[in-house]
Amino acid sequence: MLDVERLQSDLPSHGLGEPLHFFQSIGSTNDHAMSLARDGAPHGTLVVAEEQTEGKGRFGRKWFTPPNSALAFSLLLRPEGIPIEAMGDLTALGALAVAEAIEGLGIEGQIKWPNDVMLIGQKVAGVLVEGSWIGDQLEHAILGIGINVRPESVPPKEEIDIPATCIDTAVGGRVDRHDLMLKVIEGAGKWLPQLGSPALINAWNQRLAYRDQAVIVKLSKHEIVGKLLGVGVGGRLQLMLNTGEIFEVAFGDVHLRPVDMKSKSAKLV
Ligand code: BT5
Repeated sequence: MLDVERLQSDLPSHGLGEPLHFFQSIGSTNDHAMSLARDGAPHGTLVVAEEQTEGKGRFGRKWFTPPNSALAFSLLLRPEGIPIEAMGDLTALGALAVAEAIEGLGIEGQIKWPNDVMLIGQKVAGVLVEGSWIGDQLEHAILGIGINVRPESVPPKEEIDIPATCIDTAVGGRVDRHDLMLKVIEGAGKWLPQLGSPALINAWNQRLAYRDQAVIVKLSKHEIVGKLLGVGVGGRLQLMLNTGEIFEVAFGDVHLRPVDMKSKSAKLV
């Protein structure tokens, strides 16, 4: 069980994590943070739950958070004047904070564009950013992070579309969920003032999964095969097509998979 008093005494970090709203079970920490935001809750508000019954992925997908085995939390951010283009960077900021926290445990995490954190090709964490806008200005954003920590947090294979793992399995031990969450929040706070900066894009690129490899990007109506060059300004994914042309993919509902180079036709692996 997470120790709420311990969390309260160690937070805020870089202005994030206070006030803390803790739930043994909740529908979705993102939904709760969004409703707190509408009621005027301050920047840095943190919603943590030991279990989510309606945990959300992107585009209406589900995120599984069984009790006492994962980390599921949402931060309410009220950044001044963040342009719409920086929304993609906010997702990266979350994934980067998770990847760096994992590195602190001696294991190497990779970021699968745009929002997955992977360990040896298996998904260990996901990030969901939801925003509320007034015109083209961001009023508030909810940065939701889900991390599989114990083996019980890993969903059954038939429930998920890419293989999943958890931190304990990768580390070969039992990590302290409290310390891990603090590290992620600290990392998010550290990167927040650098949203949209070349430093953030560089750190993202250094951990980018499938870099320099052939990938398939499934867009809503068609697929594109190309070499993944990296992430550019605005968090756009850059691919080199076999014509030599550079193709940029903006943030959206995109499925990214490596190409199995051994097969003649492009095949999802
Ligand atoms: C994500 O979406 O990966 C974003 C997940 C964000 C979860 C956090 S938890 C705290 C906060 N509150 C919420 O309600 N949500 C956020 P997406 O890229 O769309 O991936 C969703 C897909 O990941 C699903 O369709 C499954 O295939 C797979 N999946 C679901 N639960 C998983 C888990 N625990 N581990 C690995 N894969 C999972």
